[in-house]
Amino acid sequence: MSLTLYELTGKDDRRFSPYCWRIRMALAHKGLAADFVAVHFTDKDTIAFSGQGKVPVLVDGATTVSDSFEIACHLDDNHADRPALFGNEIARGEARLINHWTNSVLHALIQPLVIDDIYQHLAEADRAYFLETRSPRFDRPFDQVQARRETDVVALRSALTPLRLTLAEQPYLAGGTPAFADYIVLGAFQWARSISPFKLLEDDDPVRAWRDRVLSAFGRAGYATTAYDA
Ligand SMILES: N[C@@H](CCC(=O)N[C@@H](CS)C(=O)NCC(=O)O)C(=O)O
Repeated sequence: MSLTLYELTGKDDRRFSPYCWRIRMALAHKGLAADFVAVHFTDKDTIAFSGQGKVPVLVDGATTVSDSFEIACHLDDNHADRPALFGNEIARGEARLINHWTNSVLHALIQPLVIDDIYQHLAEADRAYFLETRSPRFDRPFDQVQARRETDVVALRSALTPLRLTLAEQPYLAGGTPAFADYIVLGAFQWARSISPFKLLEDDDPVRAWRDRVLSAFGRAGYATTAYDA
C-alpha cells in the first residue's frame, strides 16, 4: 500500500509546517515509508482533490485524509500492526487537549516571534498571499512585530511550565516513550527552527532537552531537513 504526504515547503525547500511535521514524525514512529510531495501555500490546485485547501494531506492507497489529528487517527486505525501513536481511546482523547492547546496557545505565542523569518523564507510566489492572509492578525508590519521578540519570548517560556513539570516526572509528554502528543508539540518547535535562528528555548531548559530527544528519535528523523541550529 503506497503512502503519499503532501506537505508545505518554502524557499530552498524548507519544510516548515508544524502540522506536516507531526505527520512526518508519526510516519517515522510507525516505520511507514512515504513519498513526500512539496506544495506551496498557493498551490491550491495540487491538493484540490482532498476537498479542502490545507496541508498536511495524506493519501493512503485509495483513501485521502486531511487534518493532522485525523491523519494520526487514520494511521493508528489502519496500520494497527505498527507501533501505536495513541495507545488507546483515553490517550487519544487526552491528545486532543494537547492538540487544541498547541494550536491555540503555543502557536499563537511562537508566531509573532518568527513571523518575519517565516515571510523571508517563503517562496517568492507565496509572499503576496502570506501578507494578505497573515497581516490582519497583527497591528504592525512583520519586521516590527518580530523586533520585540527578546521581550515577547518570556511569555512563551512561561507558558511552557506544564511541559517542564511533566518532563520532570517522565521523559516524554506521552509518558515513557514518545507518541503523537509529543509530535504535536514538537511540530511547533520544528516550525520555528526550520525558518528562524532565534532561540526560543534556553540551553538549560528541560523542554529543549526533550525537543532534541524527540528530534533524534527514529534515526534522527527530525533532523532530516534544512533548519537552523536554534
Ligand atoms: N487543522 C489542520 C491545520 C492545517 C494548516 O493550517 N496547515 C497550513 C500549513 S501550516 C496550511 O495549509 N495553510 C494553508 C493556507 O493558509 O492557505 C491540521 O491540523 O492539519
